[in-house]
Amino acid sequence: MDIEHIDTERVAEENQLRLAWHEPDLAHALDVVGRGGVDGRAVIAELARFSVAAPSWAVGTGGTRFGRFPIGGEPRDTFEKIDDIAALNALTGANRTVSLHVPWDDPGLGAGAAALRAHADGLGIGFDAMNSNTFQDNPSTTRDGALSYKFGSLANVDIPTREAAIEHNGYVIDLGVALGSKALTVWLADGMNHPGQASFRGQFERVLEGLRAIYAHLPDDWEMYVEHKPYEPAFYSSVNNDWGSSLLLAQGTGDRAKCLVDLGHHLPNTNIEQVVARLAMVGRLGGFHFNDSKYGDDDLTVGSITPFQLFLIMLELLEAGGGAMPPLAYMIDESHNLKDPLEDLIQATDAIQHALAQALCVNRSDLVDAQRANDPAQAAEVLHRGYRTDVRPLVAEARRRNGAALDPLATYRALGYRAAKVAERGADAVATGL
Ligand code: LRH
Ligand code: MN
Repeated sequence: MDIEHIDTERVAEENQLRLAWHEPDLAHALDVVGRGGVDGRAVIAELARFSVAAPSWAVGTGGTRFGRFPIGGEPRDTFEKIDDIAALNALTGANRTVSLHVPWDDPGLGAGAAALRAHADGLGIGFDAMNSNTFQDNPSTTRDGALSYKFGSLANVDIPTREAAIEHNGYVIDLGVALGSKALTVWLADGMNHPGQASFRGQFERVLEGLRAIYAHLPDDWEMYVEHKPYEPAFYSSVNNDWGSSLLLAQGTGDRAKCLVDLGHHLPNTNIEQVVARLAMVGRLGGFHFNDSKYGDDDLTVGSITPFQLFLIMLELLEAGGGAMPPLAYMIDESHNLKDPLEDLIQATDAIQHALAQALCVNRSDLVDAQRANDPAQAAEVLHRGYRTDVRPLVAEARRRNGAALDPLATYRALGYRAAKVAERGADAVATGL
């Protein structure tokens, strides 16, 4: 029987079917981890504490310029997106917030925002960092089409265009305040396609001036994240192209301006875990957009291409947090071109939980000893002991403790959620987003 809402009761029933092997697996995993000098129960507790926001723009199918293949039963508005994210969270126990993208998800100030907040509250979903959008010409952000972001937004030589971009970000902050969010993410498509098209310095200074104007609108208990990206849609230069530019922008904007690291926004062979270590070291690491990629900003399932890099990034985060995950804005940013979006988000969250569990299974004092002894072979042994630990029972147990599923994807399929949504919303329902 296909169900419209996934509740803890149905999940517990599905868990009951799996307990017979989960408990011995868990006992064994705790024993193996314990022999490595790591407290497995502390690992489970830290896993259960962790949560990563789901992107409102990726609850439907994504596409490329070559095509998009809707899956059916997609959320038709932001309320239905929250329903799907609540279903996701009921299965993973680790997607307790949503990151909204405006204007793709704009309930409007006043009654609209209040209604959406009440709906999300009722489903136990909070609002994470808000995302503005000055990379497309939407009537609500371009003074009803009176201007365009074709040649940039904050970097544009045209003052009214820059002002409209600043105003839009101000509106997104006001909306976030009404929804209970505490942060704004600013990703800019601004840059050049052709050498000489604009001044590197001029574009940078205009962006910095714009970010400062947006920051002036930021409530005192909010943070602002600037997100760097080397290219696309600008194919010669992006204004905020790498962690260096991003750090300069954050430091030039204000104390609560920080850098957001989207894993797909780095040129091939970039040492992203070192970028994370640097930004954390200077207190300017604000958050993440987790995904994976083989070539460019492919927005593929987290941990599906470079799982060891994800593990090393988790190690740097635990280093920055003194053995626990630091309080940053953790979010997923993917585009689901082939898989059911909810199945992809389940697997993405699972991959993040696994990488965190493996990193928590690294004996940190053994690692420091090996580093102090200039013993790279021993250091590698210590890392691999954590990375090669079968942490699946620990992750499953953390989910179970959060009232979620031991096996979220199998449970999702067993409950027939997608079929129920196709019946409810229609086979041709398509969500807003990328
Ligand atoms: C840009 C980006 C940014 C979002 C968008 C949906 O590539 O990563 O974070 O605004 O994707
Ligand atoms: Mn991103």
